[in-house]
Amino acid sequence: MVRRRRVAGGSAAPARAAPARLFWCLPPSRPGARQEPAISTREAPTVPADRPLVLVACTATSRPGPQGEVAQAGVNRAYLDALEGAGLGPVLVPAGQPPDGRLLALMDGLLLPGGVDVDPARYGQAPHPSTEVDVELDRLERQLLEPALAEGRPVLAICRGIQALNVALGGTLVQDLADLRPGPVDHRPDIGRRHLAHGLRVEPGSRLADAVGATDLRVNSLHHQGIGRLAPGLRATAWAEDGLIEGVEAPDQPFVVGVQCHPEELWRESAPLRRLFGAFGAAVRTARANRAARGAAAAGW
Ligand SMILES: [Mn+2]
Repeated sequence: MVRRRRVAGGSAAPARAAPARLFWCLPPSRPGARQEPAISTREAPTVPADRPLVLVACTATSRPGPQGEVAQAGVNRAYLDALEGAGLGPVLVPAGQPPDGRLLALMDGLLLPGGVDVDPARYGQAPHPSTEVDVELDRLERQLLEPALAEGRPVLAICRGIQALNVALGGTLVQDLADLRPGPVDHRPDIGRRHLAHGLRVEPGSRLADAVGATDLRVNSLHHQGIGRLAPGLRATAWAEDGLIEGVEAPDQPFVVGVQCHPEELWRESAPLRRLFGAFGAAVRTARANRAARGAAAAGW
């Protein structure tokens, strides 16, 4: 597990994170800055032109180097592999600068991945002692989520992502499940990222149930926070055995789906969770086709 960094309050602890592998990254432009490609054209991995692009909110990290800490930006490779597996092209968007319009115009879909906690100030609570935040990631996710929702782009929100989605739409979180909502389910057993920690009851007829093709699953669980009050714009679609909401969707959107578990760790061995990425991929391709058709109509074709 990545060592958590406390950003709020200026008490930054020395960060020690697993080396992040950048996959394909378009840096946001800075006004007045000379635009340099992140990697040379010759070295750049080619992304097939027909591959829809999914923006991935990406956290600032660092790792120790011989001359001290080296700032990096990254996300767990498992998310990128899962998106690629679904025929999608991930584009990493690092926290720290606002994404510019060109980048947002590329967005066929959005992935909000796991990570540290959402700043509880965003839902009107003082921080619990175990809460660790990254305010720049909070900001970036809003800057990506707002245009995605405004334009009906598909969104897949995983772990921290489902929590960020719930808070962005007006909901709250339980900041420490073990402390504030103790019960029969251990949501962070810390015995492996693919360990099937608890069951999941999925609402029949929900987008999640349609996607995974099941209403009863076993899932991994790597979180210490969870959804408290559900946001008005969301409906619950899955629950752990202790009643914790672990799946949501936005009924007024083409495809906005959140899960508290980590399907990106399990998609190779779990057909239902593989189908979740497949359904996201299908939704992203449909959204892009619709957008292209609207563009063609606007151009008078
Ligand atoms: Mn759980």
